[in-house]
Amino acid sequence: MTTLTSTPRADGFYMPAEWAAQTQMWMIWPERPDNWRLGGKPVQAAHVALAKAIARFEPVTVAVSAAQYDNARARLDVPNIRVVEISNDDAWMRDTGPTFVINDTGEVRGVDWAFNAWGGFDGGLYSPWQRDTQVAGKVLEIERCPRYHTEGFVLEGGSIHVDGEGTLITTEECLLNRNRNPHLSREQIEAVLSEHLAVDKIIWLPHGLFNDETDGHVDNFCCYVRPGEVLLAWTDDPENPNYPRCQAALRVLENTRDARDRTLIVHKMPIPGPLYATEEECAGVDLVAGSQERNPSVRLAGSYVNFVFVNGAVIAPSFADPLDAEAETILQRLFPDHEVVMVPGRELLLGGGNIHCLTQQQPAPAR
Ligand code: KQY
Repeated sequence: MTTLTSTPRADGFYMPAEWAAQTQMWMIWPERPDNWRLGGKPVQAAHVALAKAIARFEPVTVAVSAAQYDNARARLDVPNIRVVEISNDDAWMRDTGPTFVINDTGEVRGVDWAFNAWGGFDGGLYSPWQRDTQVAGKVLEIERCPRYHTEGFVLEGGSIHVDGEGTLITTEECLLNRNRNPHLSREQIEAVLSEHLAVDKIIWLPHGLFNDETDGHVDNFCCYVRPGEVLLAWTDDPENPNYPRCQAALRVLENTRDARDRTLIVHKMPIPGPLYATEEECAGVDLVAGSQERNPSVRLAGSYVNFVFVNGAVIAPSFADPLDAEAETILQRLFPDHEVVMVPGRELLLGGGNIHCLTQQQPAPAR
C-alpha cells in the first residue's frame, strides 16, 4: 500500500459530491451480536435487500469476515455484488472506510482517518476497534488507490457532507466533542478538513439528531441535495427533543453563505416516529460490558435524511411509519432525475444507524 506524506489539497485532490458518478459502493456484512439482534440474522436479510437495491444501479463490494464469508457470498447472489474478506469490528463502512478524493486528471485516492469507535473510552460504542482501523487501508489496497493517513486525527465519514464545490457541513456536537480530537481547536480541525478534502468553507451546525449514537453525525440530520440546497430533518412539535436542534440548525443554515458566496435553500424532511425498539428486539442483543446497551425506552434516531446517492437513484430507508410516503414524495420532488428507492430501514436503525452510515461510495475518476 502506498501511503503518501503530502495532503490531497497539496496534490490537487478534492472530495467530490456524493451525486457525482460512482464506480461502486462499498459495504460491510453485519454480524456483531452485541449490536445486531439475534446474531445479526434479521439485519443480514435487510442488508442483502439494501445491497441488491444498490446493485441495480452500480457494482457493490461487500467486505465480510472470514467467519461469515460463505454465508454472505451465498446470500448476495447477484452478479453485480462482489464479496471480499476484510476483518472488521462492525458494519459501518461510512465511518471505517476511506473518504475517496479525486483530481481532474482521472486519479482516485483515499483518506484513511483515525477511528476510535465513536469516542474511544469516553462514550465510544465498543472496544476493541483495531480491525475497524484497518478497513480503510485494506479497501484502498484492494483498489490500488494511494492512501493519505491522518495519524492522530479522528474522523468518521458520517460526520461530514460536502457539496463538491468547496463547502462542508458538520456538527459541533461531534467534531468538537472532547472524545474525538480534544488536542485541536476548531480552527485546527478546520485546517485538517481543508487540507484533506480541499474545502474552503465549513458550516457548523450545533447538533445532530437527538440520541444519535455517534454524538450527532450530520449524515443523520442534514445533507446536501445539490450545491446551494440542503435537506434538514425537521419537526414542528415543541415536545419533540429534536425541536431545539432543528431550530438551531435552521438558524445557522439561513444565516450562512457557502464557499461560492451563495445563501442556502433549506428543504425540510419530517422526522419519523417516535420510534422505539421493542422489549423483544432489545432482548435479542448480546450483553457485553463496554458495548452499547439496548433499551426499549430510548428513542431511536430514525431519519429519512440517512439516504445514499447511487448512479441514477437515491436509496432511502423506510420505517413502516405513516410518514414514509411523504418522505418518498419529498425525495422524488427534490430528485426528479433520480429514481427513489425506499428500502426497509428498521433493522438497520436498531443497530444505531442507517443506509448512509452503512455505505461508502467510490467516485468515478473525473477527466
Ligand atoms: O451512524 C453511524 N454512522 C454509525 C453508527 C454506529 C452505531 C454502532 N452501534
